[in-house]
Amino acid sequence: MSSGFFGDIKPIRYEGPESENPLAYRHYDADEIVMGKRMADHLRFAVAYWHSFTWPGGDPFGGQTFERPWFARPGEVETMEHAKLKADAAFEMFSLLGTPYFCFHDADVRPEGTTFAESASRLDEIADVFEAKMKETGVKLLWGTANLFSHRRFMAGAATNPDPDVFAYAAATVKKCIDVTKRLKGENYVLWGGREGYETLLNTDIGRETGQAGRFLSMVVDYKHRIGFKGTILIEPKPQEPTKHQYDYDVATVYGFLKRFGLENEVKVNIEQGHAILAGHTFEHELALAAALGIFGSIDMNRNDYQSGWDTDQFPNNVPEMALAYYQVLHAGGFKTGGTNFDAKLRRQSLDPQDLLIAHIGGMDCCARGLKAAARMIEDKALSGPLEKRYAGWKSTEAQAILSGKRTLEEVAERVVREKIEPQPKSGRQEHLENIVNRYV
Ligand code: XUL
Ligand code: CO
Repeated sequence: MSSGFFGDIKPIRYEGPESENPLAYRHYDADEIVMGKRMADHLRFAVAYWHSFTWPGGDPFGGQTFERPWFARPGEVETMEHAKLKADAAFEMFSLLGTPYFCFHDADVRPEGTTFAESASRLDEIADVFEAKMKETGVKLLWGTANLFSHRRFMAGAATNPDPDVFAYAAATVKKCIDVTKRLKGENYVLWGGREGYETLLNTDIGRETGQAGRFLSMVVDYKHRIGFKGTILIEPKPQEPTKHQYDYDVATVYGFLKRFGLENEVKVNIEQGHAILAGHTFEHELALAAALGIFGSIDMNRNDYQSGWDTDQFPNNVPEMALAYYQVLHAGGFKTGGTNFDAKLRRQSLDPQDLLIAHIGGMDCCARGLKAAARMIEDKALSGPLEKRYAGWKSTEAQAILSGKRTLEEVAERVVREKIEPQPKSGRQEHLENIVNRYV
C-alpha cells in the first residue's frame, strides 16, 4: 500500500552500527533476542498519530510550516477525504518503519462534525478504514484516547468542568472512544487530564472538581467491565500545561487520587518522559515509583528540553538516560499491555517526509541501545547486587518482625537500649555505582 507521500523509500532495515545509511536501523533489530525475548516484543513501539500526521508545525508565534497533502488548504474545511489521505500516509509510515503499534485521539483521525452524532459517525467511518488497514499491514492499536482539550467547549476542563453538560459531553465522547478502541482491539485506553486542572482558585472549587474526576473515572472503569473491554485503563500524569495546576500532577498524585476513589487496582499509569521532567522528577523516578506502587502500565517516550519549562515533545536521543528508564521497565517485569509510544514531534523546520522517518529511526535506535544496556545491567546484577547488599540487614529476624507488624514502638525502643544499638553509617557509594552504569552505556 503506497500513499505516494514517502516516494520510493523502501522499508527500513537493520544494517548494524557501522551503516551510514540515514534510512536504516543501526541498533534496533526487531528479531534480536534480549533477555530471552525479541527486541520488538520488549519495546512494543507505537507511533503517535497526532504529532506525526495532525500537528501542522505551529508555535505561539507562527502557524503551519508543514505542507501535507491531507491538510485542508487555507479557506478549505477539513473533510473525510483529507482524513482518509492522512490514514493512507500514516499506515504507509508504520509499514516502512515496521512499528508494530499506533495510538490516536478521536480528533486526530476525523474532522469534528457539527453535532456529537456526526463526530461519532465520522469516527466509525475512519475506524472502518483503520480496521481494513490494520488487517492488511498487521499494525495494531496500542491505545486509543479522546481529545477533551482542543475544542473550546473543554476550555474549563472536561470531567472537572463547572458545567455538568460538558461532563456529560466528555462522558459520551470517552464512551465512544472506548467502543472504537475495543472494536480495533486496542490494548489500552488512555486518559490524559488535558484541561483537568485550573487557572485560578478565584473561580475554582478543587474539592468539587476532583470529586467529579473521581466519579468520571469510576464510570469509565465500570463501563469497561460491562462491555468486556480487556485493555488496561491508563492515566497519564502531567504537572502543568495546558492549565497552570493539572490535577494529575505526577505518579504519586495519581496514586493518591486512585486510592481516594478505590481504583488503584483498576487503573495504571502511562508515564511520559517530558511530563516527568516538568514535574521536577527524572523519568526513572516516575517509572520506579509506579512499579513500586503496582500501577506501572506504559510509557510515552520523548524528551523534554531541560531549560524551557514547557512540554517540547522532542524525539529522544539521550541513551544513558534511556538506559536507566528501560532498566526500571525491565526491573518491573517489562511491558504487559503497555509499550513505547513516541509522543514526539518534529521540530517545525523539519519539513520533509524523510524527516518523519529519520526522527522515528533515531528514537527507536536510542531505545534499542537503552534497552540493551539495561538488559546487560540486569543480567550482570550490576545494580541489583549492590542494592541487595545495602538492604541485607532487613533480612534479620528482628527486622522482619518489625516489618510484619509484630513489634510495637516500645518493644523496638527497649531492644535499642538492651542491645546497645548504635548504628554506624555506611557509604552509599553513589560515584562507584555511577561508574558501573557508565560501563554499560
Ligand atoms: C500531552 C500528551 C498527550 C497524551 C494523550 O502532553 O502527552 O498527547 O499523551 O492525550
Ligand atoms: Co503523552
